[in-house]
Amino acid sequence: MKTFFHPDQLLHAPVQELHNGGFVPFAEVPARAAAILAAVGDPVLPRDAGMAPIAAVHDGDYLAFLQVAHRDWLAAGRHGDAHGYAWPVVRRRALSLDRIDARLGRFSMDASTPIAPGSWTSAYWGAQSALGALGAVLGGDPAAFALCRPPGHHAGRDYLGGYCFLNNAAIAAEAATAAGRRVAILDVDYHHGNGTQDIFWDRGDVFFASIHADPRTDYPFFWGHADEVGERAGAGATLNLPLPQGTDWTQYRPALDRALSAIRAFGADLMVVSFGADTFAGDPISQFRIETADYRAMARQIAAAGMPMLVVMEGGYAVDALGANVAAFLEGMGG
Ligand code: OKP
Ligand code: ZN
Repeated sequence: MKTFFHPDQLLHAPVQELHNGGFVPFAEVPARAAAILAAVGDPVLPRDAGMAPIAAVHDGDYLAFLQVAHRDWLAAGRHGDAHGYAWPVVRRRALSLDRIDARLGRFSMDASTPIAPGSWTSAYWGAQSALGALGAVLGGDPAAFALCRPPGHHAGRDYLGGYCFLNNAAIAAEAATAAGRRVAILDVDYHHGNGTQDIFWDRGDVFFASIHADPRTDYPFFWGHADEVGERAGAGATLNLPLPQGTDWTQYRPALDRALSAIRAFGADLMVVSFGADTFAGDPISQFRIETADYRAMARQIAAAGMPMLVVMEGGYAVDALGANVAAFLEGMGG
């Protein structure tokens, strides 16, 4: 299976993040991508498909903000990485505000996603990697792997969050839909893919299924509860399967069966898998108990759905085990 990756995806390197009341070293490090590459071999460089497929998912004012955010942060006399600290949660209005802190609040959903000098460039090429891998699948490859870093599934149409800036899975799903495919997104990251859910919330043409830690105990808290099923044309096209902390493979497998049955019932002919290896027992920020060998079984079960597969990298923070976990998953997908 081809891996798509661009070296500029390593530029994004924030120093620290706000965690449980203090600053800790940033978990979503460039070494994650290096560890995956060391395990899966040389990648294919994505071609540059430009802004159009990204702008088909994200709002223009958000994309414009992302490109200048760190520059404007420095111009305001700040140092280091850009963080928001005030959010328009109550009685939102479409205010056009200039101050960098106001724009950071307007275009983000949390304080754990610092913007560093290379963030836009890395996010841009991450999205291009997803589009490159989609191209391989549309061209006839049974499966392809987009080594997206930074990840994407927490980012919505007009907000960043959860280490994510551009929603790589959604960008690929939208492009696949435009190419005439009936797309299901299966999100098996430890965290709920709130951004992906939000983007397709009221649409019936893309199915979104997610298996994740119960948001009553885990980030992102406000989304991913079992009663969230989509609205309007999208009513019933969102499926959330929250599981308790401590879940192992034997407890995970029935949820995966449910998600795959729903995807089959939807009649999907292409699957985008938002794959996070942060369900791993040794993950430093997560509380499931999936083991390395289980990823092979998980991917085999998904591949048995019998449709073209686009695997998009999301989380996974046990850097020493990340290469082996991703390699096991891709092997189960058919290598
Ligand atoms: C991204 B992905 C603050 C705690 C919350 C955000 C977790 C983002 C996970 N440090 N951190 O879904 O793997
Ligand atoms: Zn995650």
